Order: sequence, then C-alpha cells, then structure tokens
Amino acid sequence: MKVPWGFAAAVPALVHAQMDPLDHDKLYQEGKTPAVDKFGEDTVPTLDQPKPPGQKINPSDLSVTCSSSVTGHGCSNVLDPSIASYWQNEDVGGTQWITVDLEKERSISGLVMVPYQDADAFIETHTVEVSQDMKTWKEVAYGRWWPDNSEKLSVFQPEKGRYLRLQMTHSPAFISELDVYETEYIQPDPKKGAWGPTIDLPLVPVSGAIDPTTGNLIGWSSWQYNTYLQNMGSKTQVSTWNPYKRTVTPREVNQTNHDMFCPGITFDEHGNIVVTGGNSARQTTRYNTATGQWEKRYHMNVDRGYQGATILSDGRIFVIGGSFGEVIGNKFGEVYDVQADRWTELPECDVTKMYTEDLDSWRMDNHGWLFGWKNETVFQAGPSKQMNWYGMVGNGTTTPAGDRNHEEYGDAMCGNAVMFDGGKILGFGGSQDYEKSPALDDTYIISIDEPNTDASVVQPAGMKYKRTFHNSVVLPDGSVFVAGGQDWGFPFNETTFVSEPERFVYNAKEPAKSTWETWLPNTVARTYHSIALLLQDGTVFVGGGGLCGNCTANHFDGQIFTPPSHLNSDGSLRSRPVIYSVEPAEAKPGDWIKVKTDSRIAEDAASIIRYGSATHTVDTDQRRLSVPFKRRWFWHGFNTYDFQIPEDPGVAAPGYYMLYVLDRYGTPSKSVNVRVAAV
Ligand SMILES: *[C@@H]1O[C@H](CO)[C@@H](O)[C@H](O)[C@H]1NC(C)=O
Ligand SMILES: *[C@@H]1O[C@H](CO)[C@@H](O)[C@H](O)[C@H]1NC(C)=O
Ligand SMILES: *[C@@H]1O[C@H](CO)[C@@H](O)[C@H](O)[C@H]1NC(C)=O
Ligand SMILES: *[C@@H]1O[C@H](CO)[C@@H](O)[C@H](O)[C@H]1NC(C)=O
Ligand SMILES: *[C@@H]1O[C@H](CO)[C@@H](O)[C@H](O)[C@H]1NC(C)=O
Ligand SMILES: [Cu+2]
Repeated sequence: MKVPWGFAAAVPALVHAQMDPLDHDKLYQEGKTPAVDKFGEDTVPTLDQPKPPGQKINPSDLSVTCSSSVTGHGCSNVLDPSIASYWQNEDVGGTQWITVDLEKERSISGLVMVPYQDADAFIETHTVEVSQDMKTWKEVAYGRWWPDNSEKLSVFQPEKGRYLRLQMTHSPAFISELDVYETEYIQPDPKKGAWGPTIDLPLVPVSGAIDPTTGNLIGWSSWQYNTYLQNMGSKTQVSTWNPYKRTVTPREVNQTNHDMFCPGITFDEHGNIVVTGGNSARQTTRYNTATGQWEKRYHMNVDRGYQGATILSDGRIFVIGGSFGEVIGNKFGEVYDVQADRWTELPECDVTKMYTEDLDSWRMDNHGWLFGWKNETVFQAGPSKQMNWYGMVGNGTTTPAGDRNHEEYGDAMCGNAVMFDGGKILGFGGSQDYEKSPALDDTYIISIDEPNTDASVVQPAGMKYKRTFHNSVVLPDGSVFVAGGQDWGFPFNETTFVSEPERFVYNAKEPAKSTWETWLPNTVARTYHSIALLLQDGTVFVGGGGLCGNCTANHFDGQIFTPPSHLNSDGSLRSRPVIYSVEPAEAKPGDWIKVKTDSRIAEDAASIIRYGSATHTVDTDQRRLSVPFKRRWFWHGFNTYDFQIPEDPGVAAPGYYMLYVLDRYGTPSKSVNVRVAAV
C-alpha cells in the first residue's frame, strides 16, 4: 500500500475541483459524517473504530434508568432496536446520567453510543463508570467526543460490575442507542502494573507532547480529526488533555497554515514545541507554552515529512531526512536557530549515509533516531544499521559511527530508540521495510561518549514479542516500558497487534545479560499512528492509532498505564516519596541544585527525564540522566540533598526535565521540573 501521503497537499485545488458533491471524501473534508435521515434503518455513520472487544450484550438483557427525560422520550428508548426512537433528557443544566443495569455481574469492555441522528446538540464531555451496587462507582473512562452524529465509543480495560453509568454535562442530550460490550476479564496483577482510565479524545492523537509548564498532553491529528487524506486546509486539529483538572479541550489551529501531520517534533530550550514539516512540508510552527499560542515561524529550506529532529547542545535544532509522498531524496541536514528564527542548510550532513535498504525508496531516510550530543554534534543510532555522527561546522560534517549489527540488512525502520541514561541508548524492534515486513525483536544497547568515534554495541536477548509501530518511554528507575506494536508491519491493519507490554531492565554489570519482562496486557490495539508519553506523575499515556478515515483502525482515545512501582500488592496506590522543593528550578549543566524531600532517597535513585514528544514511533526528546547527589541534612521527614546536573551541555541537552527520586522500595516520587538552560 503505497499511500501518497503528501500528494494532496501539493494539489489541493485540483482535488477540490474534481469533487462530486455527494462524495464520501467531501464529507470528510467538511468534518462531517453523512448526516442523512436514516429513520427505520439500522445503520448510522461510524467513525470507523473497532468495536469494543468481546460481544455486545443483548439489549433485552438490560434495563436503564436516567436522571430525567422528556415525555415520550424515555431512556428505555436507547435499548430498543430502532434508531428513530431516542432518549432526551430535560434541559435543566448540570450533569445528566443514564445507568444501564446488566442484571448480573459482567466483565465490561466498553460502550457504543449512537446519537439521535436529527439532533443538533451532541454529547461531548462525559464520564463512564462501573459499579457492583450503585453506591461505589469506579471511573473507567472520561473525556470528550467529537460533536457529530456518528456513533461514539468508550473502550476500557475490562471491569467487573453490574451497572454502567454514562454521565454528561450537555443537556438537552439525545441518545438513540446505547450498547454495552463484555469480554474476557484480564485478571489484575499489581506486580505487572494497571491500565486505566481511558481518556476519550475528539481526535486520533497521532502526535503529542507534554507541556512542561502545565503537565497537559497536547495531542494532534491532521487537518481533520479522523483522517489525514485529502489535505485541503493547511490546519491542524489539536486537543489538550489536562490530567489534573481532567478536562479535554479541542482546538483548531489554522493561523499557522500548517497541517502538522507526520512532522518532526522537538522541544526547544524554553519548553516550546517546535513542529516542522509533514503534510505542510516546509512549515515551522512553535507552540509557545508560556502563552498557549501556536506561532508561525520561518519555513525550512527543504520539504520534509517523517524527518528526524533533535535539539543540540547549544539550543539549536537539527533536522535530517524526511522524504514524503512525492518529494523524494536529497534531504540533507539543516539547522534552526530558534532565537534568530533562521534555518541554515548543511549539505555536507549526508543523508545517504543513514539510508535504510527499504523496498520503497522514499522510505529510506524516514524517522531518524537522532540524539543531540557533546560539542554540537548529533548521534544517529538508526533506523539504518549504519550509525553516524553529524556535525554543524561549515556546511556540516558526517562521520560513520560503526554498524549497529552485522547482518546483511539489519535496518530497524519504525523501531524505537530511547536514551535511558547518559550516553546509553536502547534500540529495539522495527522492521527491515517500513511496511509489509515482518517485525523484529532485536535489542541493542548502544553506548556513546566522544563524538566522531565508533559507538559500542551490545546485543542482549530480544523482546518476547516482535514489534513494529510500537512506542516506549523510559521510567524513573531507568527501565524502558514498551507498549503496542504489531508483528507484521502493515499500516491500519491491526490483526497482529501485541497486547502485552514489556519492560527492559538494564544490567549495568553485564549489559549482555539485560532482560525483558512482560507486564499486564490491555485490550486496545496501539499500532500505526499511536504514541506513548511519560506524564509528570510517572504514569504513562498510551494512545491513538489510525487516523485513516474510513478504515477500521481509528482510536480516538488513550489509556493510562500505572507501573507496578506505584502499586501495593493489593492494587492500591503506594504512598510515594515527596519532593518538597528544587532550588533553583533553572540550572546550567554542571550546576548543583538543592532538593528537599520527605523521605530518604535510595542510592543511585535520582534522575532527570527530559520531556517527551512523540509521533510515528519517534521520540527524540526524551532522555533520562542519572544525577549524582550528596545528602546534606536530614531530620524526621525533612531531607536536603545536593544534586548535580551532568556537566556536558550535550549530555544535559537544554530544555525542561522531570526530576524524580525513588525511595528504598523503588517507589518513584511525582516529578518536579528542572529547566536546563543552553550555555
Ligand atoms: C480557524 O479556527 C477557529 C477556531 O480556532 C475557527 O473559529 C475559525 O472558523 C477557523 N477559520 C478558518 C478559516 O477555518
Ligand atoms: C568541538 O568540535 C570542533 C569542530 O569539530 C573542534 O574543533 C573542537 O576541538 C571540538 N571541541 C572539543 C572539546 O572536542
Ligand atoms: C559550503 O558550500 C558552498 C557551496 O558548495 C561553498 O561555496 C562554500 O565554500 C562551502 N563552505 C564551507 C565553509 O565549506
Ligand atoms: C491484515 O493482516 C492480516 C495478517 O497479516 C492478513 O491476513 C489480512 O489479509 C490483512 N487484511 C487486509 C485487509 O489486508
Ligand atoms: C474511503 O475513502 C477513500 C479515500 O478517501 C475513498 O476512495 C473510498 O471510496 C472510501 N470508501 C468508502 C467505502 O467509503
Ligand atoms: Cu504517517
């Protein structure tokens, strides 16, 4: 499937002219699903999401109650087979609810809600809860649906209960049908972490980053919330999830003239998100986290999508690669001076040295594994088996850094690469060809030190599962969590998705004996176009997948994974060490900072993790650095430590970091921000 990803961007007017007014595509362009009167028919527009796992519970086995209803439109209408009948609540403001009684305890996996097709008001903000007794409710999902008449889903980790309650803040609210699904229960196992709740989003989050100043997840799709095809608008649908206020806020960003689908993403030294290329192949946009504004910046010299991007030790941003659609080859490096808003070409940063041997020539330079490093260099660890150093001097420099492995091909396109400690990179998974290619379980521990010297590579045992299109985050203890992916690289075909996450545990004494272990499975496929990001509290957001319009792989949501280090053996949350303060909260490489905590920090158990940004398996921003510390003073419940930021500005790359400490049980604190300034 060679999809012409960038094609439509080049000729929007032409595509538009050819449009039949009743064409399905046109409806997508206008952000609508077909809004026709389907009274009596048993079909409604769908958002082409896989139904919740398991089976639909027979509606005749269910009964419902609700907060209020208008005469003639009682809530039992949501259970009859006709979509012409509907529940309408009273327009009284406040929260409205509808509760489904399942008659017995079941293992519930999700719901499908069909809005009343002729309504002009739609349920957006909602929560989904499950209960055994109608007294204690457990929230399994919350968030916001896109406001249109297509069917809406909430899919969550199977939860046992007899009652399911959907609450909404919109009134009047209209629901034609409400289906509940049940599936096999996944036995909780706190030693393997926990999944939930689900965050329902009004778009497929194909790209995302955590705003360091608020902790919000800024997620975006493309010019539309459900498809990237037929780019007509040079705009982007964005949604902001606030994990503290538990709100989801949609936003259309159109003033930057940038469809930020398939971009390169990098945080600058001030925690702003710099987004380059993609569907709008030259644009540069900056999300200013201080003002909350999306700002148009000067465009690149070269058209790109799927390029690698990384911050440099001096705060500049380097990009390379990014053939996309019809615009193939010659994607040498260029560097962006953020302050001056100026791009400079680096023709001697030779992209051909990082080409993979892909079946599709335009994929050869995609998704570079780039790590800004010492002395304004960039280490490129993959996905090509050849590794390279790129330098910024003059017209740029390219220096081979050795091969990651010695097999004939051995590329790892759409694999992951994570710097889990200073100069230690874990590379794993991916496949030889971008698509239609078997996934790999290969794991590499790549160590770098001085620029322009060969990296050393150790290959420990592989993952239990072969994966491509997976995502990963480094956790505060330095282990690497990986979720999702599939064992045959086939965009938008989730048949072979991997449900069991794994985590990598580094063996510092004998790296070749480092291990993978499996964690708790989930039920939602997270494959092509999915993301994972570490949140400020040490949990992980794993979301998205799809954005393929009328395919069957759209996932308008994300789930929270809580690592086992947060959980007691009965599944309750452990009490966690508390960081009272970090001073100063802004430092330079090599600076000492004072950290006050309530409990004693375990030896070697403090780290800073740079804020992540993710799309298409690439997250070049996150890097975890162990920080040495000295205990200065302690008293019951008060401990003061001196922490040292790594001395080299290429190691302590500029930007915002989450500072974490662990107690002697390995329980991580919530993080506190430290900004490392460029020198
Ligand atoms: C741009 O987006 C805003 C919402 O942020 C919307 O109100 C406006 O209509 C959009 N303009 C265009 C030209 O699409
Ligand atoms: C940094 O790189 C420049 C340019 O290659 C080189 O001249 C200089 O010696 C390097 N500095 C260090 C400390 O390695
Ligand atoms: C960079 O390349 C240009 C064009 O090839 C050349 O004129 C120039 O001298 C080069 N600059 C350096 C510093 O090598
Ligand atoms: C999806 O992938 C599976 C497994 O590789 C394959 O059998 C199936 O034909 C694919 N489906 C489509 C629609 O291509
Ligand atoms: C799905 O969308 C594609 C591209 O937008 C279009 O060519 C195709 O006809 C659509 N299929 C259906 C069943 O609507
Ligand atoms: Cu893509």
